[in-house]
Amino acid sequence: MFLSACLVAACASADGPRPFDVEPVASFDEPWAMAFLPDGRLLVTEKRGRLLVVDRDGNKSAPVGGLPDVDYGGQGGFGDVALHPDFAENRWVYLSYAEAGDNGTRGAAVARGVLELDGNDGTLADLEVIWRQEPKVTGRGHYGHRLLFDDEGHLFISSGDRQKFDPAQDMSGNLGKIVRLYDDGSVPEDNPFQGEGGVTAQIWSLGHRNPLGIAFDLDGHLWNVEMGPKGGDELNLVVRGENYGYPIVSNGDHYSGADIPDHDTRPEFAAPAAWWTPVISPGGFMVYDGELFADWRGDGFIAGLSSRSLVRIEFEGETAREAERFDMGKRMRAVAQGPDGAIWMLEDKKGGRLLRLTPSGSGSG
Ligand SMILES: [Ca+2]
Repeated sequence: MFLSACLVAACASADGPRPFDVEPVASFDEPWAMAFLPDGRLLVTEKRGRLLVVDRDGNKSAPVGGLPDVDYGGQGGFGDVALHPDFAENRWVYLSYAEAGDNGTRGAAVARGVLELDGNDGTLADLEVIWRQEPKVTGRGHYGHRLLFDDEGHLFISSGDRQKFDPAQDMSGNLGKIVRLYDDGSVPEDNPFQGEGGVTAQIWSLGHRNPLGIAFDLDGHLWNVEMGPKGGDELNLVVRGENYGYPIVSNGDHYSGADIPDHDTRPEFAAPAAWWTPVISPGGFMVYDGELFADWRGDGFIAGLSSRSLVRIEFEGETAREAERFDMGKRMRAVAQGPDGAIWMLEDKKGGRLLRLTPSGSGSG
């Protein structure tokens, strides 16, 4: 693995002027994720367990019916939403959410259902759970649970360490991992630990903490962003079978003040391509491939929570760096590209707005 020369000072770029106009489209109760339907409307999840269909003008549907019960609280609740690559034919929508277990335990789960829309009302039919975090543990943090399909029918799920540290290195469970499945939850034959069977066979990469964003760049590289502990937020090139070292190494340290050795002390673990101290708190990630922001085609974009920002990433092969950071004034939870080429973002927390970003003065607002 490469180790970038991203020093702390070089990673923290100054806030730039915003070369885009921001149009607030709608507001929500703790929105978490969005996905665009082929007709240009969006699906938006709210953490308490609602899924809404929203049109271009911000008109919202009644809550979509047929959803699973979510365990709301702390960082948990409703999570990501993604359409199957063949959604136009099969209408499958995938959801991640925090699921209650026995004795106060919880874990992320992923379910899929067939979206039936009648005008502005919708239902998810034939709901089926295709994946669960194992084991379920106590606490309400670090579910991760972002979803990403590739072009070959694989589903990647980012699975957080549930604030339990060592499970990120435990190959008998899927916490602190990125897992790779087929669309029905079965395990592809070419997964790196397929021969181990069981939950281990799901694992694509390990040693992750709380990965809240996952995306392919235009060269086909898989990247993830994850929350570091006290310092050390990471952007990683995700490579099949690699170990990203948490909690053995991190460029941050424990919140208790206890040291975690930095990545450069243990080169056998994959080091981040870029990292941040002070942190940006990456809440979501996408790679832009549209035409509206022509200069940004191929760049990555991170929704920053504590940094209240949109962070632009430039890739060069297997390296990456922060190129620019825009102050958004609010904790930003998610970022996506619309079919119109605009950059769409969701603010975090109660009243969080859906924003549509278009180039300044482009007239496309
Ligand atoms: Ca450290």
